[in-house]
Amino acid sequence: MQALIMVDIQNDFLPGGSLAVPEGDQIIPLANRLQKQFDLVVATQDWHPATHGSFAANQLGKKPGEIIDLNGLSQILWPVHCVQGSKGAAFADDLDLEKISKVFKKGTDMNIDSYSGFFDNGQRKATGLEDYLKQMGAEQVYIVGLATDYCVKFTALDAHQAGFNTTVIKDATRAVNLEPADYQKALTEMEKQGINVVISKPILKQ
Ligand code: VGL
Ligand code: ZN
Repeated sequence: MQALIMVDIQNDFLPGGSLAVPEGDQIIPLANRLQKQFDLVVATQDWHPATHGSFAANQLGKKPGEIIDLNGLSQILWPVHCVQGSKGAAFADDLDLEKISKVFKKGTDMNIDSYSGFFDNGQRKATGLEDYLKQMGAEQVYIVGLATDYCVKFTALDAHQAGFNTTVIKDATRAVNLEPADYQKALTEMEKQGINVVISKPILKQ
């Protein structure tokens, strides 16, 4: 069975949002069309407390883009984003939500960030996504969403690690691109690890 994972398609990651991903809004019509091709659709939601350690505003004298040690892990600092219950944390207004069978929230512990939809960045706590997909009988997972170079990449790597046949639909993702090459670098790294990287067109024709 094939499942679609929609990663972090939330207002703060769209143009105008606090951690805007360039062209992030352009994936939404595609994500909506792709949902119709899958038996099972799940979504992840970046869901931080206002006190989250990944926010530059919570680290004295630090600015977004700087790197710190956060409880033993290297952490890029971000603008305040996806604060629990805020409009910025809500799913994009134009994203169809009816087919989503379960939402997996991540980044809820202020002491550790969580790029992957499966585990926090220390691989300590699971969100339940792996067990859920396995219970539902998913063998192949397809991944779309934001951002290619962070949460999509780490979600795909963990899906592959968990034994799913994993495919990233690249035109249904966009990257933060702190460096302009980060989108392509992320795709190449995923392919090297055994993840399939494809375009949406043939999937939409099925
Ligand atoms: C993300 C940075 C911080 C993402 C989330 O969804 O890719 N990136 N939090
Ligand atoms: Zn975040």
